[in-house]
Amino acid sequence: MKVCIIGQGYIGLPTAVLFADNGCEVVGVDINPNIISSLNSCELHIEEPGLKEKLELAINNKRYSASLNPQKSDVFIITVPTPNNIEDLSCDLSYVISACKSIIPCLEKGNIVIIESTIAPMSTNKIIKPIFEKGGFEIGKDLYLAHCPERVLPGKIIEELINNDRIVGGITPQCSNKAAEVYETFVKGKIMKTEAKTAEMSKCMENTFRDVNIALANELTKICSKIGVNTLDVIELANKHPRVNIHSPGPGVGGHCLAIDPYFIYSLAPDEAKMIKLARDTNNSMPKFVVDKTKEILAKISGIETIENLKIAILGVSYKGNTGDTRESPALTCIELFKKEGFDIAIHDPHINDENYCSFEEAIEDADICIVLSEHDEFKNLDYNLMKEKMKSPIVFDTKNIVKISDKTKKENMDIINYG
Ligand code: SAJ
Repeated sequence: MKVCIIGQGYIGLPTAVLFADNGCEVVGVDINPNIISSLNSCELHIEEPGLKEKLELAINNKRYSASLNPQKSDVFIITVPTPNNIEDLSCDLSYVISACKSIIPCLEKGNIVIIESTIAPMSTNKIIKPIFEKGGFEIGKDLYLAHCPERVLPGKIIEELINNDRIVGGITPQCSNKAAEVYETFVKGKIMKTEAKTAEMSKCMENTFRDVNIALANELTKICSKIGVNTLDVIELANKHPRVNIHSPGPGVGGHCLAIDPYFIYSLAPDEAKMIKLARDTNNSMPKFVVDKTKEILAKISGIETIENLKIAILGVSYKGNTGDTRESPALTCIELFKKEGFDIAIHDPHINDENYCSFEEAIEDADICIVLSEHDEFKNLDYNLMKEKMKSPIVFDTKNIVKISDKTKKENMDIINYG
């Protein structure tokens, strides 16, 4: 089977190497020439465990090549981004539409086209299907079209692509059957067949469920902070109930999924999707909460009332621990807000190469407070001796609750503050 995958990002590339790993001939297509040349020389543009080894193997076995142009294949899979439209936050399908148009000259009767990008409910039927019909294909007869949303967690993509259950939403039952056969190549999870619109809504709702639950945890933090209750103790105890699972509070919600997809539902039914919108607003308000809380900590512990000449060391910018992915990261908003307030900012992120960022040692030098905004492993055990030596005052504000606090640390007079 020959598979052509349009979009070689976080989903398209791992999917491509897994098809190659399972005997398929794969061409990975992207509009970015730098990505194509680096992939063909076996260099990754994203950080993902296990991916490099699989890409090397696929290239050495001549089963994978990257290209700027699609080629004739049996199966076409579209994995391009779907951002929000600026005006109404609805789903911007422009990349999906141009990817679909780009494959039309390569399509032949009997081909299968799968949309994996997250799209608003009804998009496959109302917008994508007509593109192929205009191209001269009858869907379900000479071209099989399905929406099969990706559902994998960055950091665990390879493992989850193989083991997660998969939703396959065809335009017709025959489209679902054909798309299901494609995933049987490497998926060990259940392959669940449904209609395209049900698949679209299920995917959008999975991410919305998580976003709403995180918002509840973030709201709890704000309430607890106001009335003086330890949020983390509350979560630990409440979660001992067999049917309660309060999520983790943090500096906000980032990534290309949770911060975007709930708006796809909201924009279709704004009068009904009240909770969904409120959750988005709550999560978007967290960077401001981090800034206010930082000022409160500085006033309480260091007795500082004015921001002049205050230095903050930011630890972590990526939206997710142990990756360099900064898409929609709330840390970026926190940094902007701190700068606007007049703080002097030094940023350290061991997973990001950015000339404006600095080493841990430089970041903490003369800092009045250190703020952890990403849950990188490197931040679990901080060098407190160095911090006490270098920082103006040894205070850590840990918004991700990952910094380990031992009795020794407490004795050493480090102030580690979390949402507790
Ligand atoms: N976060 C919290 N508290 C939590 C959990 C997460 O503040 O309790 C924050 C994270 O710090 C991060 C953001 O939420 O900033 C999103 O991270 P995530 O780990 O929840 O998820 P993503 O965006 O990396 O991946 C999600 C996943 N969806 C679900 O878990 C329902 C993944 O399975 C999807 O495939 C992916 O979106 C996607 O591509 O849609």
